[in-house]
Amino acid sequence: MLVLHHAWRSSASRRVRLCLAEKGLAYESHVVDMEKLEHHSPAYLKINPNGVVPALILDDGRALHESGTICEYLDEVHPDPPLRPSDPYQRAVMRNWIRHVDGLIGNLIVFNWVHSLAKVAAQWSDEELAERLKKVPSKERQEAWYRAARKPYTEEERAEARRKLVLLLDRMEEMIGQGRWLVGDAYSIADIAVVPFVKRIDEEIAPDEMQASRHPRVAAWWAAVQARPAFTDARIGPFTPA
Ligand SMILES: N[C@@H](CCC(=O)N[C@@H](CS)C(=O)NCC(=O)O)C(=O)O
Repeated sequence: MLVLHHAWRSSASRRVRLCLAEKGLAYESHVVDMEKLEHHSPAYLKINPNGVVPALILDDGRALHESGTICEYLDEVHPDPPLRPSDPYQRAVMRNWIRHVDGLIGNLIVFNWVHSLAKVAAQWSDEELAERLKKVPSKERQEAWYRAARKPYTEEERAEARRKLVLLLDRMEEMIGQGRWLVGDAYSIADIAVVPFVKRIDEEIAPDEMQASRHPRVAAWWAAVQARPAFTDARIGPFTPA
């Protein structure tokens, strides 16, 4: 059976759960406790050397990381229902879109970590922080953890992150065009890639921008996404406790 190492509120994990749910694939759930930094443990780093969630363990025991790659792999191995356009050009556009969205993750971190990880990290002593930072594989995430622990994002930085995420909605508005989905004429991994971002924009970061008066096509797209049974099955719940 597939084993998914994930966290319920992690954007990248949410993508993979959406993909698994669309395909109706069963999996064993291993929740990684990011507050306890389980994802930086030597055991987890063997599964995902980048020290982030998610990671998928295949039936034969091999591990796969990177949510976009995992979704593409699942679609190749379980092609029904298809989650990639059949046209090679559109597939290439889909991959570029996933890459573009991946590059925006830092802007979500600004809004997401403050709810839990930053609260935990702020309690660490300087020695604990130094020790923990050594275990973070990437410079970029070392910086994110340092910011979480010692240097909260300023209002200017939050505004800039919000601006970049609203630009994502502008870009989606153009891509949807006269159709319904982002790439081609069917729901695909291109849509899945951005669902966790839109969820956070809608619930906290810039809900006004999700109004039909601001981004009409994105608003219709978001209603259609949320109506999919897989959206419920994937448990894309609210990020912050009610
Ligand atoms: N590009 C990666 C990003 C994975 C990622 O950033 N995961 C976040 C949660 S959404 C994480 O593990 N953050 C904890 C950390 O950076 O320490 C993917 O798509 O799988």
